[in-house]
Amino acid sequence: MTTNKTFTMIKPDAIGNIGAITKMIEEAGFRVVAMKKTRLTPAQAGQFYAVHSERPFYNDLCAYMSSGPIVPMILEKENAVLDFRTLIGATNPANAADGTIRKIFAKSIEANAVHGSDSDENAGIEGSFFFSQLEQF
Ligand code: IDP
Ligand code: MG
Repeated sequence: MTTNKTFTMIKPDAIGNIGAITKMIEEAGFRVVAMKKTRLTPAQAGQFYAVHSERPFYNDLCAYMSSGPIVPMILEKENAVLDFRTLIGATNPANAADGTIRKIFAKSIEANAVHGSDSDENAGIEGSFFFSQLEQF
């Protein structure tokens, strides 16, 4: 079963392109349910990416993700998780398809412009990391 929500955040490298990225997201048919500009401490970045704690890039990733502002969002659309992964493209922008958000805006495999949840379960967990129920409408 697929739910209709996913979670994204614009990462520090793409913070100068909030408008352009949000426009692409809306034009692809996603509705913005919740959105804010905020920052992560290194500890919060570590918590958000805890699933990657054994990976060699984990410490760099946490430092990068706490290096500047981010824009987390909850998005709604039919088949949201999979359709959003298609819209953003591959993790490494060098491998991302033309026209995808990462192809257009990402700087590197680490500074890759946007996050996208990989499952319905994680979309719920990640959305709750940033937003209370009362902020979702
Ligand atoms: P995803 O964001 O496409 O789901 P994941 O494998 O879940 O990719 O990795 C989480 C994030 O960690 C990536 O978006 C990227 O910022 C970073 N990352 C992934 N692989 C590498 C790597 O090989 N080197 C540096 N950073 C990486
Ligand atoms: Mg992932």
